Amino acid sequence: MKIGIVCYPTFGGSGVVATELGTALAAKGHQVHFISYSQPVRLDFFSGNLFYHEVSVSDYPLFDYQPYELVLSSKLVDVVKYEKLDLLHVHYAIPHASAAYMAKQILASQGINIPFITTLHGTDITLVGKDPSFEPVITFAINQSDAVTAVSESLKKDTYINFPNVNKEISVIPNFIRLDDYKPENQHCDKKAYAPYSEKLLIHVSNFRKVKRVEDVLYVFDKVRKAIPSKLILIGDGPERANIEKLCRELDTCNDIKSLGKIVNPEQILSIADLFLLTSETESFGLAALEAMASKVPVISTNSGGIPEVNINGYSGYLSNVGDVEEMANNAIHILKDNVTLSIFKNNAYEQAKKFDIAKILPMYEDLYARVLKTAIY
Ligand code: GMT
Repeated sequence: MKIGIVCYPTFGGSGVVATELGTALAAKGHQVHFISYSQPVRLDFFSGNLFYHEVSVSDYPLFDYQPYELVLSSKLVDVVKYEKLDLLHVHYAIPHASAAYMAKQILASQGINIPFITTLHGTDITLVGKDPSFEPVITFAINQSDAVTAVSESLKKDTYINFPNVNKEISVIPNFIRLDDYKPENQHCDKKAYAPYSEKLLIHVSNFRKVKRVEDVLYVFDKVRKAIPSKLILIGDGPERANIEKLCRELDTCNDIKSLGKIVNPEQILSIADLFLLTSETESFGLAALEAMASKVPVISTNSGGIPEVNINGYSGYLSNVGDVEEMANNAIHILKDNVTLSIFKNNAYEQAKKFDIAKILPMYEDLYARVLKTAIY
């Protein structure tokens, strides 16, 4: 199959999922064309089956806001036509689904049929998408998609609640990891560099947006380190960075926290961690938590959105209400208090991660593609 994948190229989960999916499809012999405004961060190798097409928006003094969606639509028309694609798979509804719809209509006027699949990832539905100014366009683009997927049951439910006029069947295809990437023999990070006195190592990975409630990570850590010698590693960057630095000074925890910024492949650092903290207000899935579990790292998380579909309370970690830092800290201390308990949770986390191995999820996307190609109506 010749597949066009549209995604955000940044560190966000949707871009990571799209890139890993495309790479795996290419490895299975499909031809995959990535279309984005810059090279996706995880697209760090090329094979004969992988292609990248850049969408470049030119600056013009008249534009206060550059018309990215239109340029993307034009690029899609061009790539579909000249690369003879069979289908488009767009990740994140805004503005990718409506751009794909526009491209599909333009191509139809030229006698070319192209179905498009929209994968909903989370904030396109739960935060940004909820903004009433987007509602009619998102509803229309979802309804016009040839197929729609959501990364969790929770996100599927939220879509129907937040967009009551959506009448399209949504299939749930969960996010995935490539378990092979997490094999211990491939990891070379030295724990002593971060925990020189065998302290326990806690870790948080996110894009430091408000929705992640990174301040709660610090409150939890502050309580844990008072009970158990521990260190915290922060991975990622984003708008809350300055507030977090301020809070770490107020709590006087800075000496025990190391910020490593944006890391393309977090599995190296995850391999030396003992516990992952995910304190988000809402999370459609929580790919970062799954990546931690694939590294045998148990997860202390909130119970919001799709997280309970990934992290199992009392098995791979614990879940608490949003903001309940007291309970999260107590649960963290329970897991870390002795090595026997920690090792049970570590193994459970890995067992849970196995359910989301790409070998199980990829066929779901391939089946969907085949179904869409058979049934698309033009
Ligand atoms: O908000 C983010 O963390 C980025 C965002 C994205 O789309 O890039 O992540 C969403 O999609 C991920 C991949 O499907 C999910 O694992 C995240 O849970 C989801 N984020 C939220 O719902 C807040």
